[in-house]
This record gives sequence, C-alpha cells and structure tokens, in this order.
Amino acid sequence: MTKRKRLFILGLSVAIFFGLAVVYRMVRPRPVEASAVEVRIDNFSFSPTSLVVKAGTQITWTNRDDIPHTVVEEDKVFQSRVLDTDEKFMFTPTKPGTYTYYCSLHPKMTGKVIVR
Ligand SMILES: [Cu+2]
Repeated sequence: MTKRKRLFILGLSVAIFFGLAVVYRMVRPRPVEASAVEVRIDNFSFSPTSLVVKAGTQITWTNRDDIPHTVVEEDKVFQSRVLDTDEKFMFTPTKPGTYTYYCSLHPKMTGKVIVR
C-alpha cells in the first residue's frame, strides 16, 4: 500500500469515528434540562413511560385518568398514596440510577426514571 493510500484510509477512519460519535450524541437519551418535569397518568399508562433527568429534578405525576392510580418505586424509593383524578405526586431524585415504578392498583402499568 502506498503512503498516500494509508493516509487516505486513516483519514477516512477518523472521519467515520467522529461521524459516529456525533450521531451517538444525537440519539442517546439525554437528561431533560429542566428543574421540573411532568409525567401524565392517563388511559392506564405513564407518559412518558421512560424519562431521563438530572439529579435534583423535580418529577410530578398527575393522574389525568378517570380512575385512581398510584406511583410506587420497586424498592420503595418513592411511593405515592392513591391519586384520584387530577391529584399529583412529586418526587425529586438525588441519586443517579434507574428507578422502575408501577401502579400498585394496576401492576401492569410501569414506568422508568433514569437519573444521571
Ligand atoms: Cu393504576
């Protein structure tokens, strides 16, 4: 291989590497840059189902459904009482990690908060 060809391949590799890095930065889940975020509970689901936030971000769940729901973290890191229509529950995570939660009245309803 000529030196020229080798340089071309090296240059191409570097360009592809940085291209992929840029694409990765665009598609990876980024923390919501806000001091507070909302999760809607409606039609037996949490929306958004999965949320990425920075530690210290206040999360508010609001029950927009016609029936009661709860928000219970698997390891009881946070746990709401029974929320009737339009009632809210707030939690501010301080430790990074993945928190999976569900509705104790309808355990098939699940959601996730990823704290960075
Ligand atoms: Cu429920």
